[in-house]
Amino acid sequence: MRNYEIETMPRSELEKLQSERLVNQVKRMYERVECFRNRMDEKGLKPEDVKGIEDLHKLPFAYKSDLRDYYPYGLFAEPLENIRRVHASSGTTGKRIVVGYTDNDLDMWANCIARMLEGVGITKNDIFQVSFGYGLFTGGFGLHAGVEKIGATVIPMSSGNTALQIQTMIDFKATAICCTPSYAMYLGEEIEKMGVKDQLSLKVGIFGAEPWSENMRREIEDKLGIKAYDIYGLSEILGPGVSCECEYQCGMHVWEDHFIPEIIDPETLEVLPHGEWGELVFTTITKEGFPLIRYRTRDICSLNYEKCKCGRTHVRMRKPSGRSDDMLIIRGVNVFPSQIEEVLLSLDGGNITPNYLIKVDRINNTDTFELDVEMSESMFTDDVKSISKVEKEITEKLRSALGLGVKVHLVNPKSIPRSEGKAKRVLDLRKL
Ligand code: DLL
Repeated sequence: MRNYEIETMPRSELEKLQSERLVNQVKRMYERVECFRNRMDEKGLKPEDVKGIEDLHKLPFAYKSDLRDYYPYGLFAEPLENIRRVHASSGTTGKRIVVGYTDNDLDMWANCIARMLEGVGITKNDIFQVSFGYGLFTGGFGLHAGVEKIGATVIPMSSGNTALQIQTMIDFKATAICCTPSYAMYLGEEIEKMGVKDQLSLKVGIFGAEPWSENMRREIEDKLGIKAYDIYGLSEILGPGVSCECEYQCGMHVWEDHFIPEIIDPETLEVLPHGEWGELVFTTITKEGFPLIRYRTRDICSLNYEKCKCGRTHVRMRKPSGRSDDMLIIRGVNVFPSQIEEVLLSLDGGNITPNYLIKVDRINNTDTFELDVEMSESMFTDDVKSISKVEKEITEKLRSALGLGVKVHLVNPKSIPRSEGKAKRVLDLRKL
């Protein structure tokens, strides 16, 4: 175990540590983060009212929309000269959400990932292919730093270019890989087609950033000849490594010396008893650059406080079973229907109605993403050339807004079924 004392700390001691850290974090944020201070004041709360984790439930929630409202740096708790790196992810509108890390935050992040890697048997003798995207997405750089911390050799491959990925893992003798589970399936299929499975040196795979099932795990393990582990995280809280599986694969340990999880009822906002399913909420108790208190992740989850067979005492979260908002994860990219609506409404001429239907499916283990967009009566034409010109324009705008390819179909006026209640914008046919 990388950090035996912390990872196996008895719950009473862990809670004492969390309490001390929470009290400091609340005080620090009250002084430095306007949004948090205002919310505390609205509730009539002062930092002195928080004496420990028993008071956590009194504190105000934080929301994804806060990151939009205070874009780009308004929620940072350190001056920019102390922010060493930023990452970003999709917001609910065209504006991305931005997060920042101090040197200590980056070190803590690498340590959280290194704990997992050590837990699943990665050592300095491993050759680790990082096939998560490098860039504003937290996956690539996040895993990279953890692998370096362990002392293994990193292949900073990034995502895409499947033929080169496979050639590299064969030639460089990669023993471990990380990427999204859907990409792992795709790699596995290509490897099968090429008949090169026996040339691989892979033993371990670490997958996350999107939901995946036990069936998918078995298929990936079979196709790549590896043991596959789940890793969870979100940009707002850290990126990958908020929680990870250990060798027993019975839930993901949340690193509770840094993050306090709660499960709430998304309607009543009450904290639910241990073991119940509800919305996952996180409080960061050590982060300096971009701390958050009671951040509503929108992931639907449950927590298991029983001690794990591995000896770690840190709570295990089950695989998230869905979301309490309308965010979709398509090929590992977070997509909100409102981002699509914003692009459609921004198109010249105003001839596109905001009536659309997003169709997502999984074919040959790859997510497909199509969009039906209704033409207005005034632009209605059956001239194929002009239709395909508009389709191309929408495709390009969406690609630049979402960073994702989408097949756009213009459809006849009033052909998308109207709903009597909430508009149904998404048809998600994926079976995990
Ligand atoms: O996906 C961070 C990450 C990178 C995690 C690499 C794991 C590996 P975001 O782009 O901000 O960050 O998306 C966060 O993705 O709220 C979940 O809905 C979903 N998600 C992440 N990991 C898992 C997982 C990264 N293992 C959002 N299982 C989260 C299910 C996951 N859903």
